[in-house]
Amino acid sequence: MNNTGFSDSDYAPLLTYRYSRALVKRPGPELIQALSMDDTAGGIDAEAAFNQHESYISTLVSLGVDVHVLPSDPDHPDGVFVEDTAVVIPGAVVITRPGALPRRGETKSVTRAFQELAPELEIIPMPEGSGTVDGGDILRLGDCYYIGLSDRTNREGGEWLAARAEERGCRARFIPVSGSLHLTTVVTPLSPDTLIGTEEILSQFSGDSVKMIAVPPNESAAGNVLVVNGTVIVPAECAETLEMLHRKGFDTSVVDVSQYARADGALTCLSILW
Ligand code: CIR
Repeated sequence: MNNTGFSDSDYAPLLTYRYSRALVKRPGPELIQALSMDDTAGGIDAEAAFNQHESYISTLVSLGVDVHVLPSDPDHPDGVFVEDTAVVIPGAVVITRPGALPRRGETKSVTRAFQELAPELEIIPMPEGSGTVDGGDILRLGDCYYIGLSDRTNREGGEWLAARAEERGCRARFIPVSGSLHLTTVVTPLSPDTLIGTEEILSQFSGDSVKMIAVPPNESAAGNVLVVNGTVIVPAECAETLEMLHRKGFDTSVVDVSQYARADGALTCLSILW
């Protein structure tokens, strides 16, 4: 037990990306109305998106994760991107106040799911007010929560979340995000001490003692990988990155999330893992 009242076992699975549970939400036909920076969501093939989601779930299951699937939510076209609605921290889950107004109602079903599925976690809703956080702006590396300050996550929301992480013995650091929707759109943890991301965003981490691997400039989508129980899930279109990770000795799996990319989504957005 450390002086925050949380035992090492509260941290271990979070620190090493070892998960036993996941929450996902089915996509529905409403996905074509999802928010997208370049107005590309209208071109989503709903059937292909459903099939990609199925493969995503079966990959998590094959890696030993018990996946709970919520039904799609016709009132919330972006509901499939569950990552933005909650952030798991040691001993608790923070229910966010998403930055995009039409997405705020997505948190209801996610809160209910955590009440049912994770009685071991304290549920901490973000207070009403002007602070906003999207889970896609939160990147955990070791005991540090990097919080992207983006169009979705503002300073007030970021500071509130940082305080929740710090009271659980973690550190927090702010990273300015420009040119991408979220921080994790372009950088994610590859292992407990290594980040993978675009050259541009990695330069924001240069003062920190973290290892970094830059993705090839033509594969910026590979800045969003998902590490689950020792395997790095890589987006399908990133063959060069996949090859590079093989050479470095990583176990990998590939999932196609190209339909979700049309609505600015990526691998991590489609689940909350704990
Ligand atoms: C949005 O604009 O909010 C969604 N269309 C995409 C959210 C992607 N989420 C994520 O990267 N965590």
